[in-house]
Amino acid sequence: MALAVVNGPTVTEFVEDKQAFETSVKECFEMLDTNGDGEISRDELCAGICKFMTQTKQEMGNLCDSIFERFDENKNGSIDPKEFRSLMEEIMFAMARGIGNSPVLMVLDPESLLMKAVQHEYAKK
Ligand SMILES: [Ca+2]
Ligand SMILES: [Ca+2]
Repeated sequence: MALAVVNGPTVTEFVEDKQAFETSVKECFEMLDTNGDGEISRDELCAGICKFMTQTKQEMGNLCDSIFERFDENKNGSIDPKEFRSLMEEIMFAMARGIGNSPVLMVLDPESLLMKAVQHEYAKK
């Protein structure tokens, strides 16, 4: 875990930098797709989501349900790379709104997307 200062614009700028965001989303996808079949099953999602999100166990269960309900667009019971990308985009924008414009000190997993957003901002300076 690492301490980092994050604000909303840090996150949105990261998502809007298509190339940086795509790369990180792809990394996340590969990390979550533990059996490597190119799709993320509900089990894989639930098992892996805590690695890049800061959620309690109960929130995670609810999150998995709502994720599948909303983002499994073709309802085949798994998340493909395209579905995953819109999912991550939505999560990141939601976090950006939640954080707001004032810098917030957060404890982040070095592997998390938020941490990548912070590194992305530092890399620009
Ligand atoms: Ca899989
Ligand atoms: Ca699907």
